[in-house]
Amino acid sequence: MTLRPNDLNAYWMPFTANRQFKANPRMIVGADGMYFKTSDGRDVLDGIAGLWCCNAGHNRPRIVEAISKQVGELDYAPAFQMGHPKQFELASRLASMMPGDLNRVFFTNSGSESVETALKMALAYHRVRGEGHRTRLIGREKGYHGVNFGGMSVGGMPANRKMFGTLVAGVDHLRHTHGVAGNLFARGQPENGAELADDLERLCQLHDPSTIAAVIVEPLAGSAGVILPPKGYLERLRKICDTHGILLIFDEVITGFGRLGTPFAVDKFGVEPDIVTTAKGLTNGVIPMGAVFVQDKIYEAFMDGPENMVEFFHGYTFSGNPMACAAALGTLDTYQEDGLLTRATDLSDYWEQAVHSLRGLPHVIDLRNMGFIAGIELEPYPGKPTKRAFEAFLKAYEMGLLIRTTGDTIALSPPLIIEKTHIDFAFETLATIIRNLE
Ligand code: PXG
Repeated sequence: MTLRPNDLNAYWMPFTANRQFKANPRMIVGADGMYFKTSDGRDVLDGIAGLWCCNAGHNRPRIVEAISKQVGELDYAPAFQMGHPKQFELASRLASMMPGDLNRVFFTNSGSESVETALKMALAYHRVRGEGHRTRLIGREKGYHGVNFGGMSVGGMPANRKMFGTLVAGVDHLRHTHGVAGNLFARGQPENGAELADDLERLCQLHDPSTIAAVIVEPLAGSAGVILPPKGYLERLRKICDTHGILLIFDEVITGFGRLGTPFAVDKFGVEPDIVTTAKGLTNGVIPMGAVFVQDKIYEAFMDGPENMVEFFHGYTFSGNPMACAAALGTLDTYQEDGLLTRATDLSDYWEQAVHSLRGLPHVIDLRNMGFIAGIELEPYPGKPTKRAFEAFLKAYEMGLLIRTTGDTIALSPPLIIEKTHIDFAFETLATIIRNLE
């Protein structure tokens, strides 16, 4: 193979239609504030914070400075049996941001790894307490918990699962909460469907609660197309878990760090799970990093055996990596100085009005919103699911707006620095596009 710098063949792109992309590539070469710069010299409004991760927008000075300084000071430190100060500083700072007993923090490098870590913690926690019979993991239909084996197994997106064999054994799923009668065009949390949480009771009866280790859900499901929890649903899940000694895990990989107008979904919904998984916005997407928060009781349960023994046989070469810690600290400074973690609450009325201004346009069959998230569900093109939304994606990119689509739902999740003028541009552009869709 001859090497050419602009050869697109070698790179196998993730979650991408490779042949379609390579026939007509969309290349990003720069980013600043709310905008990406494309290789053909255009500014494109970032309507999705990269991939739900650049919550403070792009090229933020505090983060750039923190990373630049760190690389010359300490580029890497061994993650096992050694430490460096920023890991401890970051963990303490994160713990202080999280309500309740969620005071212990384990570092990973992605949302997928945070999920694997949380599931392993749940299994091991029961075992160290003498309840090793709790081996079952429960996810939810339409859930997305990354692409590694545990997360894929508790996840509920058929296309992400079907190619990969039998997955992890002993997993079951709650029913999803999408499309509940009476919830169409709800503004914020929908009224109907809290009783879907009782599906956990059904699984408890089927398997016996003593076999179940943990339930994992996204408080608000992003990837499956912005599915909000019905009022009372998460509270009910918490109650059932408590009744049966089951751990509740919230996957906050996209809801964490201000997406819903509060620091975490835990704050927004007032329900405290036993474990919270995060990533993405932790470092503003600049350097890969994830963090798993656990209640004190979980950490303490492990601190029981001989003191010279490793308590939890898990971790990554890059857990608490100095560069990632520096990026995260610079990110938290930025969030704090600019008041970003509650900004979606300040602008929530404006955002909600803008989302629901699309009601009545052709093909729009539902609109969903919370914080700085919008789900715009389009009626699928007859016989060709996903076609209509993907056309909208291509058209939007052409018109200077980056959106995401999943199935026939358009998702928006902009950087939290978004201004009203950007919101106006985004929804006016979308309205024009939707009016002209086939
Ligand atoms: N959990 C949740 C809830 C997620 O949304 C992951 C885990 C996995 O994170 P990593 O860092 O391993 O990718 C995610 C990731 C989209 C989209 O547009 C969503 C994600 C990633 C890429 C695109 O819906 N979520």
